[in-house]
Amino acid sequence: MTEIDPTTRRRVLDALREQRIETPSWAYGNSGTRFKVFAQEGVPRDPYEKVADAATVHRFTGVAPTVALHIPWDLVDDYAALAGYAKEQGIELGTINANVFQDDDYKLGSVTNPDPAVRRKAIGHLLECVDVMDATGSRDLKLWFSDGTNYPGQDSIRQRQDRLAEALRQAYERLTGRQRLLLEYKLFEPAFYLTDVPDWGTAYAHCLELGERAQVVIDTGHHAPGTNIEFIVAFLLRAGKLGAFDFNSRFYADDDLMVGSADPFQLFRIMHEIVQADALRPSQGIAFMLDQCHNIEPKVQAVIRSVLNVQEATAKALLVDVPALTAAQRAGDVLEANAVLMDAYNTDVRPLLRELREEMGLDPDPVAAYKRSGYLERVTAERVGGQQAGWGA
Ligand code: AOS
Ligand code: ZN
Ligand code: ZN
Repeated sequence: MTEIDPTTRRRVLDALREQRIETPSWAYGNSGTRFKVFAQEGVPRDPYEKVADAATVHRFTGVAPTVALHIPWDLVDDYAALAGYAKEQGIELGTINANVFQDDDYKLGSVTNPDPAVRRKAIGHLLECVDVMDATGSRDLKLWFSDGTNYPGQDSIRQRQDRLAEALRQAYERLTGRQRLLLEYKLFEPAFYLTDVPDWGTAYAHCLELGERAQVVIDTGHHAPGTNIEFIVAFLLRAGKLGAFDFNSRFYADDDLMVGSADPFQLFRIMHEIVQADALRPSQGIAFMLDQCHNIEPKVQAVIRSVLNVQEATAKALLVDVPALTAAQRAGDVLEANAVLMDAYNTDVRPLLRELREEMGLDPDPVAAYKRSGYLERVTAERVGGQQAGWGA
């Protein structure tokens, strides 16, 4: 692609202006691996300060107006008050993530635990998370279960599926209005022999059983190496069962690195499927979230970078010459079809994105503007003893 014609330019700018990317509260806290959590300066000490950081990302990017919470990492007495604070800061509270993986009781699983008392406790937490959603006005309950087994014979695979289905049903039945249940899958970890929701097929089957308001979350870091993630995207979109993304990048496992850093081409291919299915607009109901931890890099800046990476991949996907692609596909012209896609991918969209930000009244270079703003220096002076994100301790 040599030059972007004015009509395409307008169409792409309008679509990018409408795009929404949700950032995770835990990206702003200290995090690390099981080897070491590196403390950083200026890190939030409570959920309010995480909201302030998320609002800062939105202020400089213009497309990140919601922040996801993780309960109980983001425990407060009054969620309506936190939602009010978010509004004052110019953003809203988004997805509520349940946490049934950090309690001794869950050693053998949470909702799939062989002990009914532990299952009741885990289900109780899921229901509490819906109470939080009622208070915050959040639409989505996101469920990821660390449940699984380490050894063959440790527990009945089939009975664990029954227990999972029962817990999901109870959570689903608690939802009201426009609330949704989003089920996330992950190949392995922390269980190594068997995971109870290991793949999109399992998540899809459970969501199908539950009903319309149950949908699948694709975390880009949760697959075996070489998995064709865009196929999963296309399949779930066609089935009306794609609810959300947890974007991040991986080299080896669930690395939670910045989205678009390890394999920007994969991100483009995913966004291409989204654009082709006309599923980018927020009204289409797909939540584009980040699920990342910034262990060694400055956090707010890294989240800004991540939002820009998603925007860049989206801009390229929006530039695909669809009539030319369709013509080549119908003619069986393999090389031309591939060339059309690669032309879009190889376009430098940074000038277009600068233009977008100027139109939106933002600084064309959000990272530079953030660094100049003095925000990090200010919060470093104000916040002493920042909170750990809760992950990777
Ligand atoms: C865990 O691997 C999942 O990605 C979940 O989305 C989890 O809730 C999130 O990463 C926070 O730890
Ligand atoms: Zn995730
Ligand atoms: Zn993960």
